[in-house]
Amino acid sequence: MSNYHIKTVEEYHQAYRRSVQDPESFWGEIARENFVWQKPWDTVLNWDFTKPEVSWFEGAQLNITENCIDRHLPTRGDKTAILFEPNDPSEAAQKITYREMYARVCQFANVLRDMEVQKGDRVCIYLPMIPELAISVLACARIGAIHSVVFAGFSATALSTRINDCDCKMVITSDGSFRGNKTIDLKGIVDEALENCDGVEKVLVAKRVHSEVTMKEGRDHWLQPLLDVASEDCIPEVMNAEDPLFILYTSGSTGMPKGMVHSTAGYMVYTAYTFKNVFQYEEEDIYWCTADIGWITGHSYIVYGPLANGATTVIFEGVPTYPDWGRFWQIVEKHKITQFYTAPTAIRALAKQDIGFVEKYDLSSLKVLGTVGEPINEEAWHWYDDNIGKGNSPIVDTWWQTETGGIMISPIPFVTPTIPTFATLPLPGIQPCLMDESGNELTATRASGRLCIKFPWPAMARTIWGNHQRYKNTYFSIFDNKYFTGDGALRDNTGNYRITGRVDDVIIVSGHNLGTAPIEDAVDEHPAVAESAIVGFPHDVKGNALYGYVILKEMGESRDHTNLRKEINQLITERIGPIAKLDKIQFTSGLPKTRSGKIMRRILRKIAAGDSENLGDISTLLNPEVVADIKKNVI
Ligand code: 7RM
Repeated sequence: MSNYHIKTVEEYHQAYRRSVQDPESFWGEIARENFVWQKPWDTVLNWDFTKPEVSWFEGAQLNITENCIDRHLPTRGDKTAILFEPNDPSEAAQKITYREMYARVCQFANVLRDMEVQKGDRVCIYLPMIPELAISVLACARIGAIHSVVFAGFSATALSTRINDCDCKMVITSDGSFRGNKTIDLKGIVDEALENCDGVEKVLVAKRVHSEVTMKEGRDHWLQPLLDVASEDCIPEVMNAEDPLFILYTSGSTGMPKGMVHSTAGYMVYTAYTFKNVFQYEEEDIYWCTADIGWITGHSYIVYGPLANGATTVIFEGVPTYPDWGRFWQIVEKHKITQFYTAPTAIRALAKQDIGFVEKYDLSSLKVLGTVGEPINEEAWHWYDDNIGKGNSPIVDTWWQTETGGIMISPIPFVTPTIPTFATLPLPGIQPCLMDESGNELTATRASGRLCIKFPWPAMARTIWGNHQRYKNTYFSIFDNKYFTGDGALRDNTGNYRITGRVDDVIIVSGHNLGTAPIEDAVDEHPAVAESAIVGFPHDVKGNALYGYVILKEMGESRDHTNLRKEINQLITERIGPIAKLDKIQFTSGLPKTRSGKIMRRILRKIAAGDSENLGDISTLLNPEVVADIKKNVI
């Protein structure tokens, strides 16, 4: 019997052992028994990390949309596939059944074919969180076009860079988008971007905000009239297992964003398997991931993973603050959400608000809570556990990356234990290891080092679009024959992993390696502190010293900041030791964040080092205005 759904801790250990001892039979069985294939594979896995080359299910043929839609029709035709919750709470939610998804995806796919989009062509999708976003992603997959979704908060410059890098011939967008009480002119941004993109032949425009937009003759087409006359059936393109499914850009610490390429079969098998287990999804559940489909979290755990399991997945168009800070909890109550998956940055922001925003709503439908994107600090973990889960919804702290395609290290709720701030155990098929700086594997169970993965897993990215050498250099050249994650981690004496953050966040102070995350945890424990970020700056004696940027819950003028600085350093001394005390503490109203909620430490590092004139590109920040404020008040 296949290990597809893990229900007990014994099953977890058994599945894990098998996945290591005989990965091909482990994944072969899961793939064979839980998906539909047009042709079976010849070999489950071929790999060579020195090239690097990895292929899963070589020789197999399939279409991922048949697995996400068609095969559910006999049993789940009337089940809601997508539950759309609009920005405006007074606008009705929409339930799109699997049968309706089939028709809408087929119609959209036929429109793409009519516009001469062919297998292997790249299509850029720049849409807000509306059903058309998921539908256009699936329509591309239906005809074998490679989608490249660009988060619709990115600027025209960021958009044109991404369109040109992979040579998209089409852009799918909308007239505009709603976000809270704002309307954003998406079509205007696309027009500006396309001034620098000669390869784009066609633009399809969905209507969402009904604003006036300019349509370029011959290039731009309204989507709806084309859909209205398209057939509701569309024969899926036959895809080889290793054909690229999508490109998704992720920004590195330097240089051009990297277009991570994910392939079809392995990605499908792995995202479906991990979705089922990490969220313990059951047939009647209503699952909600608050990420945007513009990020990998949305690709894998709003669209592909849930739909491959025949799940009901929520698409929320709005923001957590509109019409007020109770919106998330209002939605949980309204749709009786069973699994809720969000980011630490959102949890911290929500935890800062009056608890009345939470208490107003019935959250008793919740069974599993999830977090992803950053290390979650202890205080935020407990707030989430106590106030949202009421102590009886396990928190899955899921560690993974755009590059890994799916969740790698995570508890399995009700099966393996959760530990605050720990992502805990590797999922079946994942072989993590810790390395020291000289490239030796740390073999003691209790250890702390750089996190690598020793063995391929089905959803790993296969290359960087147009730059395989960079893929090799970035991920496979630091440590021999291993995938390097860029993260640091510690492993406790029972094999649980705690991700401490990017290794470039490790600061060496007087010869001591200090990770920023545990120090931030200590600072955040202070009752007056809402959030903090710590960076190093050059110091004559210590080599580096620590600089803390601290957001207070109330930024009142009257607070005695001298005392507060002492109290914060006292806490650090107690929790970590005097070596980790902060030389400088700057109180600030905000921290520069990426659109997906990660603190941009690169900018904070430069400001702390007194190099605030050369901050590089800050246009993709969520809140570029805080940068000026931080620069002004630098210590
Ligand atoms: C899914 C996603 C990847 C980076 C990764 C880590 C950090 C993600 C966790 C985490 C600690 C977690 N993809 N990260 N999840 N750190 N605990 N549970 O976020 O490509 O955008 O980012 O995010 O540093 O390398 S991503």
